[in-house]
Amino acid sequence: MGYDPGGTEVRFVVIGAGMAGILSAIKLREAGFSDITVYEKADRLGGTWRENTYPGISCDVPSHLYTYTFAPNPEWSHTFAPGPEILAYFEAVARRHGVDRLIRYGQEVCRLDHDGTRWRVTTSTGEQDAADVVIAATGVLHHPRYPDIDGLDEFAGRVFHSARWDHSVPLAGARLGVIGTGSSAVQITGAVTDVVAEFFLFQRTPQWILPVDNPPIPEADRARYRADPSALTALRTELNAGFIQSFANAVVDADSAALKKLENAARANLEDSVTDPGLREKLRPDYRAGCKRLIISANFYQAIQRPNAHLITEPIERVEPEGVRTADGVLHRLDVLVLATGFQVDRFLRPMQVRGRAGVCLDEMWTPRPYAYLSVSVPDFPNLFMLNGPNGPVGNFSLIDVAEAQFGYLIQLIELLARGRYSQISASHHATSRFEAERVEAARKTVWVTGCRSWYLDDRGVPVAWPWSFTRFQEAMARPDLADYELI
Ligand code: N01
Repeated sequence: MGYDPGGTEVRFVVIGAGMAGILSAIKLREAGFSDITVYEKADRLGGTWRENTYPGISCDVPSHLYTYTFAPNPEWSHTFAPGPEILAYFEAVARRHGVDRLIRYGQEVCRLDHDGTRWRVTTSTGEQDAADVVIAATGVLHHPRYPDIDGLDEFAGRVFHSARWDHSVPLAGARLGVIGTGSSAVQITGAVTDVVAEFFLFQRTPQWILPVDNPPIPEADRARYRADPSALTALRTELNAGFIQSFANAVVDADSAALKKLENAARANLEDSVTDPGLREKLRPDYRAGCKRLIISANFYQAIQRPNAHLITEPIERVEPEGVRTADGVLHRLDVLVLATGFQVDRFLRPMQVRGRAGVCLDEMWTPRPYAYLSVSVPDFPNLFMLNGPNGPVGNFSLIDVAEAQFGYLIQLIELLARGRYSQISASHHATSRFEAERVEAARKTVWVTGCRSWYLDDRGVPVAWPWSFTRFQEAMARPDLADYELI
């Protein structure tokens, strides 16, 4: 693979300098392309690891697996390293590969218009650019979802979303409330209960939680990984196999033995960790483990059992200047309120205005919901390729592996453009409809539809995720089937 000097020079615009955007820039350069600009709206790279800085943040994929295959990291401090370390990793990799120099910071792409030949790119500062190929690496869990709760604006204390943590607000001695019980809230709970004076967790739905051990990785192990990179590769392979077998493939088959095992482990964790029967029942979900994204935590149950921690299960009635009032009439007085209420997961690319062939509008096409062929390409939007796009394997795999596999697929299409075989490539309408119908059908077998509310479900209750095994995903990503594309 590589850029054929006799072919056509290709100009690339990559949108977003998070994990997938950095990956794209590195891989494009490796393939011999040099005319690349990465547009980043913020003043720093790192995507979700730049945005999310709440106390206790880490990744629920083991760090040695949540690394690029081409950039193993012997220095991870823990099996599940903290967020700032992950951010530093992406910054170091971008620097080492020289792609940090390709990034234009403070430039939010707000328009993409296909002029029949190329993409016209407009940023929020009014700058114009043009590209033959646009790679959208804009992330999935990106736009915070704010709850619609009466009186939220009237709160007299400090209020912010978990993905917009305000570090100027002191926690020591504060009465802190957290709304939500997703991965973010669980990690925050584990990190702050021994810092604040009183802690209130407003739970609408309890979660199944798997226990994990997260001790520091001893220096001796790190030295071994430094000295012998093959040991690191072997570790990654082993972690990957375990992750796929015990988790990724389990959740797409609601009847699988692997899923039963996970359910038993989560149930045993609740029984073994929570001593007070009343609290235990409040924390017990009434849906199957894995229906919502399974949460792993080394310290949530301990934290919520501290004397200063209060699990509030009464529905929230309204927010008042002094705190949160629940349906039983109780006012929970607070100084700080954190909204760990998740993300708007259907906002791919948007609010960007994207107009494809003959002015077709992506926002209209994606109303009521986004879709894409294999989650990488959309009909009538030629040479606009997505990493971690709509309905991809968001819920059950490491997103780095997903992005690497998708890029390996896309570069094969890009090579066809570079060699001048075609000038415009986009999925056909027919293939996209077929894929979407198959995906919706397969989703019926997943644990995600067994009776819970979660961000995996769209407005129809259909999971917005790849509903098959990881092997099937790898097979799909191995080679594009050009019969499924409109090639000009
Ligand atoms: O968000 P969520 P998140 N009143 O959507 C509740 C990844 N991630 O930021 O369950 C009261 O999961 C809502 O309640 P309910 C990971 O993929 C990974 O925690 O809908 N409550 C729910 O409890 C994760 O899945 C890591 O009834 C309201 C919570 O808010 C994804 O990000 C760390 C409410 C939202 O949970 C999102 O996680 C963090 C209301 N009006 C995130 N509205 C790791 O790698 C919402 N809720 C570990």
